[in-house]
Amino acid sequence: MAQQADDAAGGGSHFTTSRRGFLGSTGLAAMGAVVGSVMPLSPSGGIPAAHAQAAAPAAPKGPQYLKFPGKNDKLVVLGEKPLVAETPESLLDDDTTPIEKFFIRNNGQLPDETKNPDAWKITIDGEVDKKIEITVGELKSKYKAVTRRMVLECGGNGRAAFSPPARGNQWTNGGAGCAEWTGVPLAEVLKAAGLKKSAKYTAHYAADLHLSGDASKPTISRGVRIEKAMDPNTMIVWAMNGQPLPNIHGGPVRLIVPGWPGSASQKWLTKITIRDKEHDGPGMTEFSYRTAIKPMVPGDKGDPANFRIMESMPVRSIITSPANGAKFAAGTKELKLRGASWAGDLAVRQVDVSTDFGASWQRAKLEKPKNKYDWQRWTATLKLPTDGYFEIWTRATDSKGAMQPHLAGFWNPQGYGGNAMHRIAVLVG
Ligand SMILES: Nc1nc2c(c(=O)[nH]1)N[C@H]1C(S)=C(S)[C@@H](COP(=O)(O)O)O[C@H]1N2
Ligand SMILES: [Mo]
Repeated sequence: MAQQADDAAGGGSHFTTSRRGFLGSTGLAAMGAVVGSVMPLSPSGGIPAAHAQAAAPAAPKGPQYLKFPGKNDKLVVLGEKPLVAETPESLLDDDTTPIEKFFIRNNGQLPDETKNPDAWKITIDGEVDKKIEITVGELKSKYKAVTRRMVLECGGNGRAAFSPPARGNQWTNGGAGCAEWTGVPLAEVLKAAGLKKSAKYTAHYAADLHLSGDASKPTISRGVRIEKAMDPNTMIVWAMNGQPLPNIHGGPVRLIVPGWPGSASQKWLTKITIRDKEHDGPGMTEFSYRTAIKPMVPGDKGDPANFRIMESMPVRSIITSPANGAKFAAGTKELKLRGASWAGDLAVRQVDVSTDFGASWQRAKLEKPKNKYDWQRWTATLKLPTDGYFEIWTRATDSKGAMQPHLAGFWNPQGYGGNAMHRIAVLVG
């Protein structure tokens, strides 16, 4: 335990000394072909203003690009303290999201990188027959490692489309990525500890330091229903895309709770306490990761009693190529599109694209996922009738028939569940 406490204690200074460097150039020259401001999407005329991603609060300054070791310099900084950065949709064009392009979401201060990953200890206690303390080294040697490609998505993904604006990081669609995670199913370890009949919920703890620097407060401590914890896809992982899990993504060890808000996927995992009721740590109560039971008036204060925990994330599709604002030669008659789609605990049944503001739709070719919780890549070839300005819209439908709406609906104070159709603007000629 001492080793972890040291790691956490060192975190503050590390973060403070280097945080000045997180922001890259914000100059216009650095914007290159990125385009919101160059070619704005139709703001009105029947198109909900909430749709206009170019009008997100950060837009007037232009995007602020991340400068962080090992990270792509086109990631967009949404917050510096804590450090939060999203991946523009066009950077999610790989089947497996490379680590350098993977979004970053912290709630507190980064712990220093541990020098001895295999000695890192995880405790399982609470409503179990036998408390377990296991090191990462023992996890690797005692259990059979599995690798699965799965989407990790922030619970607030899509929040920027809410109107009026909702509280929190203004994610467009880039609070998501799909990586190969290697580790062991959490269920294996919980079985070894033996769940008591009273086991209802998990509570996750970690080594990152609270933003205030107060070591007695957990930064964020969420949990899930025991059924989700026992799902074989919920994993304790130590590798990402075949590499040791980087510190910025929770290395040496984290949880991956696929399909549910990313906040349940505790980074720098130190302890899981099994509880006999819904967990109430930071990030579990009031409006955090909760949506309204009875729909509320947009912008109202909201009554916490009318809110429930969000579990499966909603269906979403994005266009990953071309990029928003792409320009094509005059006379271009055909456009090849690529994209991704995913749907929380469900599969994606269908993806459609439109070039006429949704008046007509064309079915995209949808790939199968590698395994459950993988995203589904899709392609489409569009015919363009003339030169000119076009918007391309995409919408996905999940396996239960729910389709992405035109706008982020069911407003809630912290902006969860926003899964408006994605759209890009292109110019031909
Ligand atoms: N210990 C710890 N775990 C955490 C967080 C955090 O701040 N501290 N943030 C959570 C949130 S809100 C998200 S969306 C994911 C982001 O993971 P990433 O930074 O690897 O993309 O980590 C989750 N796990
Ligand atoms: Mo998140």
